[in-house]
Amino acid sequence: MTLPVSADLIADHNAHGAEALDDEYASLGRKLARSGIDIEAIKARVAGFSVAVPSWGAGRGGTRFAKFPIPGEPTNIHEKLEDCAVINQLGRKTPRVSPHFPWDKVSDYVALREEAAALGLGWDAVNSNTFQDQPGQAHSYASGSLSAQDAATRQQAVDHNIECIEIGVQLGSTDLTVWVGDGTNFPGQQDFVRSLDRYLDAASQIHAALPDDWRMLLEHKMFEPAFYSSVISDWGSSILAAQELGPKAKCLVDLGHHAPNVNIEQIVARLHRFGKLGGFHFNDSKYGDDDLDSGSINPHQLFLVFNELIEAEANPLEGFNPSYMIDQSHNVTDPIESMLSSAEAITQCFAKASLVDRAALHAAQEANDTMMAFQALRRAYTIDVAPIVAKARVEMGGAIDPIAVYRASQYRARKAQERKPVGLGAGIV
Ligand SMILES: [Mn+2]
Repeated sequence: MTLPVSADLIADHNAHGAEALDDEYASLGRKLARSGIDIEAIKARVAGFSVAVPSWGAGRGGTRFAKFPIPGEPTNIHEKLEDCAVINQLGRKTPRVSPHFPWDKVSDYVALREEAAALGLGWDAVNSNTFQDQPGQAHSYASGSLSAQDAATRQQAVDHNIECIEIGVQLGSTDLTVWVGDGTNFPGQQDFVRSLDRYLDAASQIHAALPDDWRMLLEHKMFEPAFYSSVISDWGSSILAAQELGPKAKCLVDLGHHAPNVNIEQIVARLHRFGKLGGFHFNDSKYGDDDLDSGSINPHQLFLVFNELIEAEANPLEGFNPSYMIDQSHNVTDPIESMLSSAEAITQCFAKASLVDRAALHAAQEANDTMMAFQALRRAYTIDVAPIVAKARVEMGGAIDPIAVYRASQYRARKAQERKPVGLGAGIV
């Protein structure tokens, strides 16, 4: 395996920071031991945690107004894989890449799978795209895809999703994520019931094409690109559709795809209760579907989401195997740095939620002791778990400070010499 960043550079850097990290880790270990928590057990949990990165996240994102590319940005799946390998090599939390078709199309997927493996990467959920037209496409998605009025357009969208499954089988993936932009911009434009019926009929054909060990993850989104109504607009529509489609259909929660102030952690618990929690897209937001970096605006909400996930893990019901992915638009930062920072934020919230004294929490809930129930969460949230996450990362071969090593590596500057410029263009990722 040939990884993009020099192992010597990582080792030199870690040698400088090792003494401080060991000191902080030991101190935190003593603190946790006083609460009966074994820091080594928490570190082992952290080591086993991972989150996928999206192939498209390796490029700079943009808005519908503009995109501002940076030199050295990847322009194809091969270059994106290389950047994802940097993220995983330094951070050790992102060993899988989630591809998007047709953006990541190649002629040989067996070779692509081997190319990723040589970089230490596997494949996560395959993402279909029926929210934009491709050159030479027979039918336009301008008026919808899986819910389109026109049967031939719906069939084209179904066929594309089935092609994505076939590609995913070659890559070793077991999930298909389906998000459609279908919806309306005017009252009366489409009938709410009939458009959902069309979606369900088309989606059931995709569901029927799934191999036995596959899942179909339905991603809902309240608005955009449709601004009056969306066909799968909220978790209610999503779970109803998933229940109607069958056992392989699950719901995917993108943290930015809800109405403002919605209690997302409660949605997590609801979906789990009915065996329909399929996965997550992590990001953060201030106003809407902002796709800001995970934990940058509301890290407490991210912690509360993980608190529910760990409750769900302890009470697996019909199994607990959610797919975790970062889904952000890196409009003003180097995408590698953003994903390193985000993976760290996500892992820290996982670690903090793992520290919650669940017996104390449940006892307080049973006794209607509101303050002590809240304090059980607060005690875990206020612990600085950075030494645990860093120690786990270093033991797996990563860097104590991934962004510092990334900058020292001059990776982006080298790629700026090798890669062709992206050029100006449309903003949407
Ligand atoms: Mn998403």
